[in-house]
Amino acid sequence: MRAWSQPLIPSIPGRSDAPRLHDTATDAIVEAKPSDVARLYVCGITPYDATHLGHAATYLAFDTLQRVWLDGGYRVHYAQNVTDVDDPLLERATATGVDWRVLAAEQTDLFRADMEALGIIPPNDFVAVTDVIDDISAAVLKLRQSALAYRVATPDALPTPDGPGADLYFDIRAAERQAPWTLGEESNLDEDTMLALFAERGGDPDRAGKRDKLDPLLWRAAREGEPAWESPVGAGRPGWHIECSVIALAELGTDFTVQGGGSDLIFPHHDMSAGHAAALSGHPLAKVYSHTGMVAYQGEKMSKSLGNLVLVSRLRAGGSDPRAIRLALLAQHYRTDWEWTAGQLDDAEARLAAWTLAFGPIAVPAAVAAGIAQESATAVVDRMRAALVNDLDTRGALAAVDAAVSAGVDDPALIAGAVHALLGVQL
Ligand code: 5CA
Ligand code: ZN
Repeated sequence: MRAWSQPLIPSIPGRSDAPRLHDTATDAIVEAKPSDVARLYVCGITPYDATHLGHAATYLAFDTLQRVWLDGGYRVHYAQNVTDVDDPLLERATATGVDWRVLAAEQTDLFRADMEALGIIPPNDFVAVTDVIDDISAAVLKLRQSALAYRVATPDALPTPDGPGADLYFDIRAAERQAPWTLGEESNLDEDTMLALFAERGGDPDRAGKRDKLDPLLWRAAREGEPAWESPVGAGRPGWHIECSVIALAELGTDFTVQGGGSDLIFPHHDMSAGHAAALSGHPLAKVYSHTGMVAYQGEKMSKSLGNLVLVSRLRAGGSDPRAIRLALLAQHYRTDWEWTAGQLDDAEARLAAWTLAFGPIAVPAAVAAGIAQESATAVVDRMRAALVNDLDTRGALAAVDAAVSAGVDDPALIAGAVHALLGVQL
């Protein structure tokens, strides 16, 4: 489906190296070096309560990664899903008396508007799950034919012409024998932690009839009052993890450069998505698994379930400059958990004003006239690049620009160009 408008990204002299990025699977900093085109998949929103600052911080981290690749001369192919049919969305629609399709469409629109305002590079493929149900059911059928999916008796499922409807689950242990994958190779968690997170994040460890407590749902059979689609695996709708495996494989192929998302997706979502994809394709899903830290507010992770949300759209409606929101988020390291406070936005506004004065369109004559131009702007840009290729150290890049404000530079326009291209802020 339609994404949003591409921001202008100027090209600047020189180029970045390939970025080094933390890989969750190996817990090491590795080079995210594309062979030709950098291929990136980032898990998209479940469209309700969009877009809070946690979402924005996550998409901004992967926007920064793309800016480094682009500055390094690589092309980028970026895919993102929208989970527009899933239990939490349906529950919210029911609780608020809104049709789930209307809720999803409105919230996806709001997300687009927020992403565009923040200057986030849009995905090349922005894929709603409801647009690829046939592909997902075909993938589930393939897993079933490979004996990697099994039926679990589902008394509340609607009957089908072929007999009682049944939910389908992924057989983790069988997949481990057949596919180049083992459970936990991405998350590196022990069984107890897996079980706790699985239960917390949409899994059903105690469901009767499962072969392994951690086997995840692939296909949920149709129930009364729930959305469902006819398919070769029976009427129903997709489980969560399989949607990202199928969309990523379809748009990017296997072994792509980076799979990303927030750290709340490491388990079970990304472990299971990688498992489904390996079972379907015979290959690993991605080379690097990259995860952002969680943004908290008022002492707890900013989350839809807790309701402690700071929405980008509300900040914008209150008059905040989206460039300042962006700078406030860039002032944190993407991998660290951190807590939002309103003061951070004030600091970012002050920084934006200082940078605009020093490097913006009207800055050049004033600074040069005052005779304060000292530093080489090229050296400042080198420092920005060096920070960003070092596991997206945006704080280091911001510090390089701050130092240049104090020192004065010989070419303010070059700094403005670099701030625009690499940090996405047009002064
Ligand atoms: N639709 C699924 C992924 S397939 C989903 O997790 N949707 S979401 O709307 O809950 O989250 C969208 C993205 O924002 C995910 O990458 C998630 O990890 C990230 N995210 C959610 N809450 C936070 C937070 N508080 N801080 C940072 N990132 C967050
Ligand atoms: Zn996902």
